[in-house]
Amino acid sequence: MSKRILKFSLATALAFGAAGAQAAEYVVGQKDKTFVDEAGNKVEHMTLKVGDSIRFLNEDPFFHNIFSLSDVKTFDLGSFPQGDSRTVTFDKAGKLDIECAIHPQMHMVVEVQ
Ligand SMILES: [Cu+2]
Repeated sequence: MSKRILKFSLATALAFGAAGAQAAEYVVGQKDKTFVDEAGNKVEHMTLKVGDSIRFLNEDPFFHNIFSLSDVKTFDLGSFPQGDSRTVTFDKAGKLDIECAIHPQMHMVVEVQ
């Protein structure tokens, strides 16, 4: 019995350790009221692994307020100015719609696997 529990704990620890080591941070910019990747290309859809994070970097000379009302993760990064960034870690699998409270035309989908 106790041996079984020990084995389970070890497997869990290894799984978490592996996930932690692989966790990546992506930078998604806000430029010309659009979500862009590091090369400046428009991002409409991103696939991440559980544990990964996105650093939202405002590259526009005005505020953005990135948020999501998705069931998987609800967040509101508040208004932040040019040059500032806010990071979100995605700790649960599922699909999220990400928007900007100031610019309703801004939208991207993040799929966490
Ligand atoms: Cu905005």
